[in-house]
Amino acid sequence: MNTVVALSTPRGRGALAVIRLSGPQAIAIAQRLARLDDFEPRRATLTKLRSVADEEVLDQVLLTCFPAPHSLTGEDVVEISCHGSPAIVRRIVDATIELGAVLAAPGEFTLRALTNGKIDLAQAEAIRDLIAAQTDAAVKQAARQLNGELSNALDPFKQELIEVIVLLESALEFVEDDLPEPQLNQLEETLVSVIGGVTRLSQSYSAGRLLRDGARVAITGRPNVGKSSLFNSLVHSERAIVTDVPGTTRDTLSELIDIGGVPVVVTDTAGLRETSDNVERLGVERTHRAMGDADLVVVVLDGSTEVGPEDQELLDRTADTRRIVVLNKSDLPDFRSSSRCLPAVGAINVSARTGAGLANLHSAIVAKLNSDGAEDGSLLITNARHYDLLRNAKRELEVALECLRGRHSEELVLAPLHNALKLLGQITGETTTEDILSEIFATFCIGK
Ligand SMILES: Nc1nc2c(ncn2[C@@H]2O[C@H](COP(=O)(O)OP(=O)(O)OP(=O)(O)O)[C@@H](O)[C@H]2O)c(=O)[nH]1
Ligand SMILES: [Mg+2]
Repeated sequence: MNTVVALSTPRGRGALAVIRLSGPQAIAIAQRLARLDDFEPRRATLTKLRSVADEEVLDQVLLTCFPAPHSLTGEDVVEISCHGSPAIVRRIVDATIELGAVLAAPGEFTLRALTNGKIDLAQAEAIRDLIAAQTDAAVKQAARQLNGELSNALDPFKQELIEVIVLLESALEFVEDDLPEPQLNQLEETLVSVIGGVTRLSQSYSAGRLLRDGARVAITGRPNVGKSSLFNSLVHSERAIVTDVPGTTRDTLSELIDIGGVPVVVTDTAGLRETSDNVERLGVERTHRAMGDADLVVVVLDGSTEVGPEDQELLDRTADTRRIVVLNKSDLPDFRSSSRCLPAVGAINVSARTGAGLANLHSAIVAKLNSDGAEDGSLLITNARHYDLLRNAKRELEVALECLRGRHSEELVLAPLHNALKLLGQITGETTTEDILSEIFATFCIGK
């Protein structure tokens, strides 16, 4: 096994940078650079690093050794906190390479931790998600998975499946001993309960995916209804130009915000209308594209004017999409609330100017995005790979249950059960091939 090195903090200038070494040579390399014979394990040592060729000081650093196996990767690990200059980092990394270290591949530290049994695959993926998390809620979910909650949630299912498999296998072995009817009923019940558990877990993906990847929300409507004003209120900044001239917004404009823990990219768009203005027409085309890409469309109407044919057309066109209808300008005396002018639509009354009703809009956005989501505080599936595996496992389990109910031969029940167990094992990495591993780790950043 070689010794790898990488910068573990972001590239660029900062007060500090952390360089990590892992592998059998890690401590020897650190000793050579620091000209020290030994380091106290897990204690920071203030020392100067010098280049090997001459005595030139590379930097004064804090160096911490974590001898195997009590380290992040399970190998000897050295962490060097140096001054955060790209030039210093380069010099130190080069010096370790001169002494035999090689640059780490993306996710290599985590991969080594996995190989040495320090974490399972779901936890390795949680590390990546934790680093990529954009909101508090996403951090919490990733941290739960890093704690092994997903693996813990799967364990009882796997245990129950193994028990069912053992019983069926033994019946298969002793041909005369068909399993008695009550026992077969018991096995059916167990399978039904495992299928229920796997289904619940896989259904949490729609909420989990939103937490991890975020949602796209497009604000649309005819010109001058207050889309840009609403956009500015949502993003808490005067990001978009607001005027009383219809057709002010030409280009789409997007900002990332946190709504109820969900990272949401909100997009302000050009008002929808027929126009001969070339620039505006291009803007309207972009509006249509943004609407097509959105997970949720917010249709804004001006509640101080009549619902016009353009509004009606937009309402009709979005009737089958995930949408929220908003009646804006509730502060104006002419405002007619949604219960009066759009009772069937269930629109939300807001005023982008005074902020009235915006809290309702926030809740409505979260509720719509989460419409098939899980209860608060539960463990969520956030990873498409896990979701796929759970769904496939569920399918296999259903086949097994059907065969069992039809009292088919044990072999027919066992084959899908073994498949299901294998699929569940792939989530935590017990039964994962090299190819899958390298695909997963290619999505990590270097130094992790
Ligand atoms: N009284 C009142 N006026 C508002 C409200 N929201 C927007 N306006 C006004 O309505 C006008 C149009 O607002 P914008 O936010 O530019 O409207 P828009 O939908 O983005 O318009 P386009 O970009 O032209 O499509 C401006 O004069 C705003 O000040 C509101 O809640 N109350
Ligand atoms: Mg606008």
